[in-house]
Amino acid sequence: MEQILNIKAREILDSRGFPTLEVDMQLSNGSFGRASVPSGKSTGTKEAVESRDIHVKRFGGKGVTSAVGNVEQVLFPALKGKAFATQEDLDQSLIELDGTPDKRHLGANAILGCSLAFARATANAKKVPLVRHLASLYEATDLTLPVPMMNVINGGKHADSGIATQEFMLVPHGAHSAAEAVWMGAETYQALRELLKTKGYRVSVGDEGGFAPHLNSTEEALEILTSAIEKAGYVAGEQISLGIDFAANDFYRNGMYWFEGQRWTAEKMTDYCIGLAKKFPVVSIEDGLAEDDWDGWIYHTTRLNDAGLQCVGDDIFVTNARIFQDGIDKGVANAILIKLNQIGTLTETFETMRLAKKSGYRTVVSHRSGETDDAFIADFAVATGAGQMKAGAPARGERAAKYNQLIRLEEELQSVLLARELYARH
Ligand code: 2PG
Ligand code: MG
Repeated sequence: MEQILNIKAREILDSRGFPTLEVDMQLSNGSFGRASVPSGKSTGTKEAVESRDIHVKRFGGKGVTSAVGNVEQVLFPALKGKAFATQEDLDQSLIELDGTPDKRHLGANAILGCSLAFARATANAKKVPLVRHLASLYEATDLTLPVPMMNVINGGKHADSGIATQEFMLVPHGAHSAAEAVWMGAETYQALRELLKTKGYRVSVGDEGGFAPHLNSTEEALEILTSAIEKAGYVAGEQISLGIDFAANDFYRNGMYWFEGQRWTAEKMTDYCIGLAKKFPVVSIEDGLAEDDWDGWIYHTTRLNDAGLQCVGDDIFVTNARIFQDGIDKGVANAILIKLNQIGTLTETFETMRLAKKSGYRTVVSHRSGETDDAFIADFAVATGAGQMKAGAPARGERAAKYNQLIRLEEELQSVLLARELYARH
């Protein structure tokens, strides 16, 4: 059992040009682990709380020197010289040192940075690849390569495109390998660029690397995407389908959905979602309703289930096993988005994954809109057999880093297959 010898933290840039936290950890045998922490923009209100320099002018209060201080001056002195037999033991200590239910005392970024750096350092100490180490921690029986969900048109809070819908994703489930899925998505992304240009739209991009054209509506985006799939030489709905993240929190006010000039109830919003899936090859709908609208969600889930659609809960569950259990009991959603920094430790994220598996929910491992080049989620998605991973467009360094890691893992693991059977009915 190795002791913790040193922990160092620093501010690094995230993909939006804001500071974020990176943590280095060294164990007594010299093994080293480094991890950085992403950051969301359209966040759920019950997410674990990041430590940011909110009272400081620099970066408009977005600096993370407070988190750096918490790692180096609070967590390190408490962990120094200690040997943790398991990841769970380390994570439990981090949780106790923080002492709040949402990690607001030391910051979920400070805690997650240490949690993930420890996982990498331990993998190195054992001389096994990260993916194998994570699989053994998770006690995984079925490693799979996730079907990528690639966000190629950005709206909502992630772009100034004026589109209320936040994400339009390509789901290349007809691929026979992860690498093929990545190439199918990337070819379609390039076809989409040409198509948008031909139609006179701008091809500048949003936070997640997807295009941010000033389209008139969600329907128009889906129409263009369907054409782009065909232009790239694929059969829409058979080889590549579409996923949507409405991030509906953003347009929910006073119990109503203020969407594209309309003022809708949860029922009307649900009708609209079902209508889109009838007209376009849409297979997955995330956050079609807001996190506070639980009654709406129960209705929404029943309707999406009947329509054979994947119904993903993100802001409503925030990767929190306790909230998720409540959702399972009430029949909310049939899939969950998994973001490590929404809950703040690796162990708690595993717990939420296990709960999803046990309860028959599908899982989508996800990046954040503010990312780094750390590709931890790719190893995590493979190790847990998540089935799906969304990491933005197949472009921009921080997004490509995750898809490229899938390509490498596929090569290294050889007999592990793409989880395409998830979409077998299409
Ligand atoms: C989402 C995420 C990631 P953010 O809503 O699913 O795409 O966005 O990181 O801004 O919360
Ligand atoms: Mg979301």
